[in-house]
Amino acid sequence: MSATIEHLESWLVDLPTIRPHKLSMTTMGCQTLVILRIVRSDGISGLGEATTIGGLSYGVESPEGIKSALDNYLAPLLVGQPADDINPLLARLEKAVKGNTFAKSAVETALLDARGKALGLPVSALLGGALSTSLPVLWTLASGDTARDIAEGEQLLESGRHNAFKLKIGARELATDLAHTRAIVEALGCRASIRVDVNQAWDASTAARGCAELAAMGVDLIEQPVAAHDRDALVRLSHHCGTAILADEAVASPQDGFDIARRGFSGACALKIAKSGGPASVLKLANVAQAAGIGLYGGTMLEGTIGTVASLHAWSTLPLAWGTEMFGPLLLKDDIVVRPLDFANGQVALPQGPGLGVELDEDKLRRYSRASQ
Ligand code: MUC
Ligand code: MG
Repeated sequence: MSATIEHLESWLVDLPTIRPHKLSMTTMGCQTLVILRIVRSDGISGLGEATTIGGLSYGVESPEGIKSALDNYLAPLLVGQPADDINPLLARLEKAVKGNTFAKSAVETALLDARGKALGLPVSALLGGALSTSLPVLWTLASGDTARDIAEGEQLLESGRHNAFKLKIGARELATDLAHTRAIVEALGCRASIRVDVNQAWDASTAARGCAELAAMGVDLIEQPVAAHDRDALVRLSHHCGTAILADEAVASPQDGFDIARRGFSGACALKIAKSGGPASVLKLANVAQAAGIGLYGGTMLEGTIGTVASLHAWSTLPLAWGTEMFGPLLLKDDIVVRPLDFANGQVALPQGPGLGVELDEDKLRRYSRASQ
């Protein structure tokens, strides 16, 4: 008899960061992971994670809202259903629940993890097979202090862990952000690829000036300089700014990808499982972007190891023109899995075991779980 879904459990897990992480919309000192476990009637269970940045300051789903959507809306639609039929299960959720792609991503991940364990196959195999067993991974320099960022970059280059850095700008005056970026490019730029993420902070005319200067100083990639809704400005910048533009908040669904392609966007696209509803669903956006000649980049919502690994399985099946930023676990002071990921030589290794290939540390899960949930 085929397995059914018996029950779902979810936790809010608060983990401190190793240092303040400053973005244009918030400064993080702690990351909240929403962890999901789906338990099947055959005893197999699957893990998923839905993680956002800064409560409601980055996206429209908060950790508490995600947990509520999982417990009160998605779980009742799943319990008692055949566990292996992932497409019918996702269609059932899609029909009954609008949006909530972060929560759906956790469910899709947990279903794939469990299915992979049942078949003895890694999630990447369920998604068509990995092109590579390790992926390039950059680090974000975002302490908010230029000298500290340079020292951090120096130390990471020295250890060989990373050879590409992303800077978070947009919170300060344009001139201050440009001076900060120039100092880092001058210090590290001949040994590392330097990119910036503006997280939507600039209007179109500030972006035109800012991007021209960033291109001239040798920044390799400029991420989401304008508001997510201003797709025309993003397309214009991709034609005129002189360095590659990366669309992040502007693209989540395959329809978003189709729309920016139709408008003539000539940059790259940051894929994130949380924006698109999971490691299988995100491939639909990737396929549209790829067909339109838009470069692919493996993006993070600064997830812990479970969400990071779920993303890596998806990214491993794609030709990534710009590598990945799947460093989330390294920003956290502790991990809730038994064996953390292996980061070295600018790469992260894709776990090879069945499902996601990661095991939850139940003691750590309990230690960091929010008491009143
Ligand atoms: C974002 O907007 O890309 C990714 C890396 C990082 O430092 O922040 C995230 C969010
Ligand atoms: Mg971004």
